[in-house]
Amino acid sequence: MPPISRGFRGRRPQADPSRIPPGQYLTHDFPVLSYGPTPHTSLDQWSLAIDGAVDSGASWSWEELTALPAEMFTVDIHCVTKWSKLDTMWTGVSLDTLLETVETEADYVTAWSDGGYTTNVPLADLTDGQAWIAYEYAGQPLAPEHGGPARLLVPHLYFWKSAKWVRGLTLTLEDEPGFWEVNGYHDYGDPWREQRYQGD
Ligand SMILES: Nc1nc2c(c(=O)[nH]1)N[C@H]1C(S)=C(S)[C@@H](COP(=O)(O)O)O[C@H]1N2
Ligand SMILES: [Mo]
Repeated sequence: MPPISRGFRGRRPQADPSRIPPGQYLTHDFPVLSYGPTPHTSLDQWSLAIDGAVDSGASWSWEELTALPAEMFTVDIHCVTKWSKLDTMWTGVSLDTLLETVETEADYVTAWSDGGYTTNVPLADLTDGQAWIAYEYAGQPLAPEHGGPARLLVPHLYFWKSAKWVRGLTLTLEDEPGFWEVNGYHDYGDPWREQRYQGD
C-alpha cells in the first residue's frame, strides 16, 4: 500500500504552534471587529494628539505624521474572540518617535478614537519598539474598516488594545479603564497569560 496521499491541493503549512497563544486558533482572513459604525474623517480634518499629563501637548496633522520616519513591521495579532493571525505587515510611526516629543510623569495611556472608543495601556507597553501608529496594511493605505486612516498597533496585547481610528493618546497618572475594560475585559490583556476577562 502506498502511503496516504496528501493530495495536490495541499494545505497551507502548519504554523509553528509556539506562536499561537493558549486558547487561540489560526485564521488566514482578516476579520473586522468594530463596535459601532466606521467613522470617516477626511485627512485634512485629521490630527493625532498627545495630551493629558504632559508638560506641553503635541499634535500632528496627517501630512506631519506621514512625514515622520516610518517603519515597516511584521507582527502576529491575537483577538480575544480567539482568532490569531500571523505575519501581518504594517507601515507606521513608532510610538517612541511620537512620545520622545513630550515630558511626562505619567505611567498610563488612554488611546481615544473617532467614534468614542477608548482603551488603556501602561505607558511602558508603548515604548521600546512595542507599538506604532499604523497607516498601511500589506503595503496599501489602511482600510477604513480596519481602522484607517490610522490605528494604534500594540501587537503583544489582545487586539482590542489596538484602537482603530485613533486620534489621540491621553497620558494619565492613574490607570483609567477604557471602553471594553469597563465592560469586563481584562485591564492588561496579555494573550500569553490568557488575560481575556477581569479575574483571568
Ligand atoms: N475604535 C475602535 N477600535 C477597535 C475596536 C472598535 O470597536 N473600535 N475593536 C477592537 C477589537 S475588539 C479588535 S479584535 C480589533 C479588530 O480590528 P480589525 O477589525 O482590524 O480586525 O480592533 C480593536 N480596536
Ligand atoms: Mo477583539
